[in-house]
Amino acid sequence: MEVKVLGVPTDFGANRRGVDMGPSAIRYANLVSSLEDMDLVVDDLGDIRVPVINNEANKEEAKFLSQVIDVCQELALIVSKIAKQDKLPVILGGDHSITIGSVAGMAQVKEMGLIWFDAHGDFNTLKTSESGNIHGMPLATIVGRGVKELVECGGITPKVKEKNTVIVGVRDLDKEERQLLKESEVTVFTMDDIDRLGIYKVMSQAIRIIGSQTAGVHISFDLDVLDPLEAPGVGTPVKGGLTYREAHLALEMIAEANIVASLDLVEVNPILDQGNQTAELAVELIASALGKRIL
Ligand code: EXY
Ligand code: MN
Ligand code: MN
Ligand code: MN
Repeated sequence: MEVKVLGVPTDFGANRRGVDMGPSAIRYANLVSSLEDMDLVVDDLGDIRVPVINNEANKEEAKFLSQVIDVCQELALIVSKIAKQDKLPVILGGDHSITIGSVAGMAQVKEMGLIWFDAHGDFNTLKTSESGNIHGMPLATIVGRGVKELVECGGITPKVKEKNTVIVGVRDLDKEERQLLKESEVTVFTMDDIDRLGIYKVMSQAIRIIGSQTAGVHISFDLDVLDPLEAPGVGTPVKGGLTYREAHLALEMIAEANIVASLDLVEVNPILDQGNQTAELAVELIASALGKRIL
């Protein structure tokens, strides 16, 4: 398998708080050499062009909407080219709004499933959002709900069907977002589901739900799904997250199921990190998702 690495150094969706430095921190944690040590062929394409900010976020609409649209359109173009070459895109964020672009690119090439690891639902529309930050909206956007220009980004709407979408690790939902999610066909495994069933059962169900009905699965991994004690360097930390081993087992099981078509790692915030531990963990998790095993 040939892996194409692409950085998306933006924090527009997070209203400018520092996750734009995530790609550099992850590269600094030796991503490329770690994957090459697994005998993968790795080509680092560098970073996507990011528009310069010349305006303050305006409150009426989603914050930095035009910048997020520009980034997602450009990202969709590049990702679809990588997928058409039958290579595996590994996208480094950047805030979680970038996943609108990565999934838009993949959806141009094949019918996709989506496993979304996150403390949050990211299922707000502009109407339900309490912050106006687009990193709280990408999953709703991907399944066809929300700001028209983003829902239609990359030309495919919805980019993934709700019945082929699973969220794992949710523990912080806004009031109206919670309602939207409950009424949707998205499968949600909250942290209390994981407490009760265990990550092995949750992931077995998740893989069964989407593995068979789609041509490939996009794994979107928001580092804040882990407990902040494991991953302190994230933009929006929430207590009571996945342990180090739960995160690795989840991704090892996905790798074993041989369903990964594309992957993004988002919300690494080096400013809030202890040393570079969160970026180093991101590198380890990418390796697990691409097949690294202990023995
Ligand atoms: N639900 C809150 C909002 O919409 O602003 C918090 C969203 C955090 C999103 C991070 C990327 O996961
Ligand atoms: Mn910044
Ligand atoms: Mn997120
Ligand atoms: Mn999150």
